[in-house]
Amino acid sequence: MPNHSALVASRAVADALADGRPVVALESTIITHGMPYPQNLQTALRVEAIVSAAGAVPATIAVVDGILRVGLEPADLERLAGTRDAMKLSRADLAFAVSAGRTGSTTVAATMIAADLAGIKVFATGGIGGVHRGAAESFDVSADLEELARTPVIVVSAGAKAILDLQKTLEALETKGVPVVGYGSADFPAFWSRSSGHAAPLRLDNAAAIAAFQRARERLGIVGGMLIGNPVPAEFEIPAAVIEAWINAALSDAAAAGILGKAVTPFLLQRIFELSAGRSLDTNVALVESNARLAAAIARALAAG
Ligand code: PSU
Ligand code: MN
Repeated sequence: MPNHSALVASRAVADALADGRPVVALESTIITHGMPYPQNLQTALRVEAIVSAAGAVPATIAVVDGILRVGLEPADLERLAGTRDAMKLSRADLAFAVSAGRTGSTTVAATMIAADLAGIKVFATGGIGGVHRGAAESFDVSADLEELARTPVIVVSAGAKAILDLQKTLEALETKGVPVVGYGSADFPAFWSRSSGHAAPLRLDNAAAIAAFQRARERLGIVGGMLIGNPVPAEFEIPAAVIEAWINAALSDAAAAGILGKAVTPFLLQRIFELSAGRSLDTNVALVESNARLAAAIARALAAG
């Protein structure tokens, strides 16, 4: 049962959910911590337009002045995109922001929690967090993985970000019982590149098949989310060898600067943006747009169900 008292849905989102029409959740950490201004705002607005054009209602999620909002207005997006001190919220601190009246963006984990509360079953992002390189020493494993294990939302991504240890990320997902599905691909994608060099454990080629898979899990009483890996469109891909050099440089900069915890992923994305002279951002925008399109198709297939 959706827990409406915990959140405030926009009129468009509330109406769509009440009518059983397709809705796609969108995260906001990509806006506050994933992309520079003004590209973050332009992308957020464009992704919403793509979801609408594809026949679903977009629901960007964030905590604004202590209110968990599901579905933001353009003015809210503008404010969030220009804010420098927004918190980056995950399972551990989503409720903190609510109780303390703070403003914060939601990561994949926190967006899944809010989407599930609202009754939204599909969510489009860029790339999920995962097991960081060197995790055996640092213990840095994103809370996104645990959330996928417990919260029943389909997360459409371009894989996990290549700054991570993707083999260990796949192992962790397998242990937690999270299905990882390559969309139209036998390979697990690596965010900026179409293949990570690792096989996707499962493969499906259309939205209806993904919807049917999640319905079958529900019937079997298997709780939890599903990760869809949708490779970035080929014309925007950065070859693995090219991006790897920038990733390695960014990782050594992060180590030298002593970056830890929540700051790691935003720092690396920003450094790779600088090192690539903006090319990494063009790819990031293209893959988020592509994921939004696929998520809308899955939401439509679920609603038609
Ligand atoms: N995808 C992007 N850019 C981002 C993120 C994902 O294209 O900034 C964010 C997501 O919100 C994801 C978070 O949940 O990075 C992971 O952060 P961490 O590694 O600290 O868990
Ligand atoms: Mn982390």
